Amino acid sequence: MWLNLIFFVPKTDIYVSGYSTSGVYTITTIDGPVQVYCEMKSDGQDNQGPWTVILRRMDGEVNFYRPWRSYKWGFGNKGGEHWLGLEFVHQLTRRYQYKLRVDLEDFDGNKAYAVYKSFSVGSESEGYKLRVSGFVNGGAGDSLINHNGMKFSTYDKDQDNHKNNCAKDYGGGFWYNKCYYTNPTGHYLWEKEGIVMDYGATWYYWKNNWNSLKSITMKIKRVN
Ligand SMILES: [Ca+2]
Repeated sequence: MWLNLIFFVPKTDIYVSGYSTSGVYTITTIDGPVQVYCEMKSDGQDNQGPWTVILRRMDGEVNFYRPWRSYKWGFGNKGGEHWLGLEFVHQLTRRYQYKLRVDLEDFDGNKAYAVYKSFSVGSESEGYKLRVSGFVNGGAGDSLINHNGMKFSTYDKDQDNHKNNCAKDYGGGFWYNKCYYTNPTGHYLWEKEGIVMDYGATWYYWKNNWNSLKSITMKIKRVN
């Protein structure tokens, strides 16, 4: 995969040959070793890898109701559900253009995706502000544009546009606005319990806010 942490290797990218399958890779950063899940899928439809996964929900094994420091540095199991960490994503996207792809799947096996041709996360002093543009519809609709320009919020750091605390009210950490059109870090709900208004892990323009999804992956790739 492309070792994306360019800021630690200022002169050039490093391509590590032989990394051709999806999996967890360890990269070295100034903060120590960081594991990333690298997805090598190449099934067409704007899905050519390698992708660096920044969020994965798939089975409810990991609690996403976490404080600021967890969302800053990441948590979970890189081989399963996890959040890579805002600081790393900021460092990845601060120098070069990245694109974002969001893959969604419901409990009936239906799939959809959304691509944003430009994606970046600001510094911590900017509140890890989200910037997305260049939406490409893979059937999912554009639920993220509502969050463009928003700072990140957790239950212990409310930077949203609502008078209440969105992270606390909806159980995750996200670039909440007032509050959301997607809440990928919301409560994980299994199929039978997955139809609860404003509670689950959702993407409004695909399945509204009362159908919690089976899996959600957010992944980024450098645009050459
Ligand atoms: Ca608020």
